[in-house]
Amino acid sequence: MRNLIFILGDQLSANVSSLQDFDKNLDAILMAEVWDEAKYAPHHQKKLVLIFSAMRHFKNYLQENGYKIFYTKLDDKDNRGSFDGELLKFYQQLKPKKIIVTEPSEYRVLKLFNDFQEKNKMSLEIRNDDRFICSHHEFANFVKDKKTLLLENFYHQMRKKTKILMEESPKKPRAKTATKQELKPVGGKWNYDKENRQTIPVEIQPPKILKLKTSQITLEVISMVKKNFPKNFGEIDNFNFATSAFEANLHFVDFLENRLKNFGNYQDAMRHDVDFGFHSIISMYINIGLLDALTCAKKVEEEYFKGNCDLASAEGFIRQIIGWREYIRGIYWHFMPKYRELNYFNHQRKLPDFYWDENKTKMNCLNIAIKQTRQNAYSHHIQRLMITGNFALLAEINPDAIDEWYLGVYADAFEWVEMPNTRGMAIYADGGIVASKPYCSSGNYINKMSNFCKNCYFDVKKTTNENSLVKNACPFNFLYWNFLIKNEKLLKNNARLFYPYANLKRKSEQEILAIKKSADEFFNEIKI
Ligand code: FAD
Ligand code: DLZ
Ligand code: SF4
Repeated sequence: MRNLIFILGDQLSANVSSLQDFDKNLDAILMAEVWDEAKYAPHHQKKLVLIFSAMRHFKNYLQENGYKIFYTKLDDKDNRGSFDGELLKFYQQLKPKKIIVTEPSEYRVLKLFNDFQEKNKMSLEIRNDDRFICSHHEFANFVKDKKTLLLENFYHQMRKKTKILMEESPKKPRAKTATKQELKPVGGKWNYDKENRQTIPVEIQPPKILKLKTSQITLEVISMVKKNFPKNFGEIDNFNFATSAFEANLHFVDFLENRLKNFGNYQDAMRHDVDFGFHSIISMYINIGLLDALTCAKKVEEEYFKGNCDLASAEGFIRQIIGWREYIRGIYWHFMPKYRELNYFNHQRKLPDFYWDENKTKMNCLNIAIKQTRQNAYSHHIQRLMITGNFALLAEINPDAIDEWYLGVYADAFEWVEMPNTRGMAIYADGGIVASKPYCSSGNYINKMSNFCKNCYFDVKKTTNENSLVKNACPFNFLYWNFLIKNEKLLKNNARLFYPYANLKRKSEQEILAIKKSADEFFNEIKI
């Protein structure tokens, strides 16, 4: 045998770089379901079904298309339980001249392959993952000489590179040579974020997500997961994720036809009876290779040019894909392995039990966000950032515990994308690499963007529990001020926090004491 290609569970695409020069007469593929990957994070049951079922569907697709493939199932008797164990077993059995793998998306797995090669002295080629638009080298150049790594600057670079939503404009006449063309953003503005902040009115019910028939493979995987991971977090019933590239494309088309036109308006909105809103619900498919990120961005651009959505919706979506997604990946690889140690505020509290069981909290916003997460292995960006993330920041939870939760509970969670979003964007544990200020907010923001507060035990208008018989002040309120008070030294010079600190200055000594007391009592009550 010439080459043995090892394909990982998040590389499920026939265009992946490791397959690019595949010779059906000389080469073979290896895929392996392994216990180490199933257990390194507390994966949601639906996430496990998605990965294993998508791996099995991809194996069938490759076989049907004439690729020779070796596949280890999780409960195969001779499964060695790890990537290196399975790779060594097949290497010894098949004796290929070379092993080829596309660069793993996570640092720990790249290290595993490097250690494996070192130990076994074999020929192992690790290829760039060209599913991403920005290479490591290009990102390093972006970082060079910059004090702050603003997403906006990076995003402009990606727009120019991909030419998405860019148009030619005659250069302003300078001297006598006015013929040169330059690219400018369609519509004249780069970013329409300010138009993306409406709540969803009660009379508008977002369309249901496309329902596809569950395949026999998925039914078998559901039984396997039920049997082997009965205690893992999450509901397994009503599994409705796509498990092949074909199905993922149907889901994406469903988004283009039924939700894209409202994506922009309601991107940040939350409502108790709305699980998916007008979001695309495709992150899990892009992350595991069933959809291609750049193709999705271009399809949305096409919809805009066909007049099927407004510019704010198209630009908002495209910014998430070619801007945020690429930026987050760049941050991860540039700052790992140090990134996973960062804990700017030195927060050390444990994650409250209610993150694993929403019934243990009376805070309606957290109850709803965690319930939806448990049911769907999904919640949208603002819930992750401003509800579960914001609370974790204000409640001083240790970043490792927060990472563990986010890495487990979402179907799209892989460390490269989960960690900078969590440690960087949501809890500012990186001290400002990703975000220019902590995304901390009081209950006021949640009340503005959702209908959660109306039916909550807590009173969003109350700041502390001082002098009240019922201790029902919204915890987001006193925790927010408590956070600003405690971290004044670290944050007060941040220009973007000028107004919060100016407001804090106006609070009396007595109010400050009441805030601290309410926060301490709350921490005691939830035992963290
Ligand atoms: P849409 O809202 O429809 O957006 C379109 C696409 O843009 C997404 O599918 C995704 O591919 C991309 N995107 C949008 N925002 C981001 C972002 N900040 N980073 C990377 N890609 C982005 N995303 C993950 O894919 N995996 C994670 O583990 C993950 N963890 C997160 C943790 C926290 C604390 C926060 C605040 C965000 C996290 N995100 C993560 C980013 C974002 O929340 C999800 O990508 C998004 O909610 C997925 O839903 P969607 O496909 O409906 O996205
Ligand atoms: C998430 C996951 C799980 C649960 N199981 C497997 C598996 O058994 N085999 C596999 O190849 N991949 C799995 N994955 C995805 C990997 O964790 C992912 O490919 C690596 O984290 C990439 O670095
Ligand atoms: Fe959440 Fe506070 Fe509103 Fe209750 S009152 S839903 S705890 S923000």
